[in-house]
Amino acid sequence: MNSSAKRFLIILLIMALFAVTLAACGGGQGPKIEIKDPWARPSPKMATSGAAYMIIENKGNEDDALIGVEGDVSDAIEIHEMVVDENNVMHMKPVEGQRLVIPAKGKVELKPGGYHIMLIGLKHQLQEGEVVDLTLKFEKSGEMKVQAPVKMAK
Ligand SMILES: [Cu+2]
Repeated sequence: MNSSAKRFLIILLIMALFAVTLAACGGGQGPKIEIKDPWARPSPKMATSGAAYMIIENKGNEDDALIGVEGDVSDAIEIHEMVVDENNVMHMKPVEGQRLVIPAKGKVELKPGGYHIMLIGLKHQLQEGEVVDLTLKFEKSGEMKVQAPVKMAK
């Protein structure tokens, strides 16, 4: 084998190693969920329900879906959205099938007037300064714990 053929083989080998390394760290398949800015709204004194918000980002290359939320703060927790009816009146309703898709390389913002996590049957009034513990359940990424401070909307 002459020296330029050797050099070519070595370069091929280095490229192959590089490809294997890339695949092993970060180039893999699947969703990658990150939760940003979780917060919950203070609840009025007689309110029986509250709401929590956050940004759910998926940095992976596969869709995932939020399929449920659990916590001790209220009797039940549902994923809700706001819709405008035929009379142009805004209502909230549970997201169909309690399944909110978080697209690959995308994000879904839960915010007042849009998607939100509905805390139904609050066990106590939510006051500024406290923290609401929630466990988000994702179809592929499993469970993720989130701490949502109670504060006024920005
Ligand atoms: Cu709601």
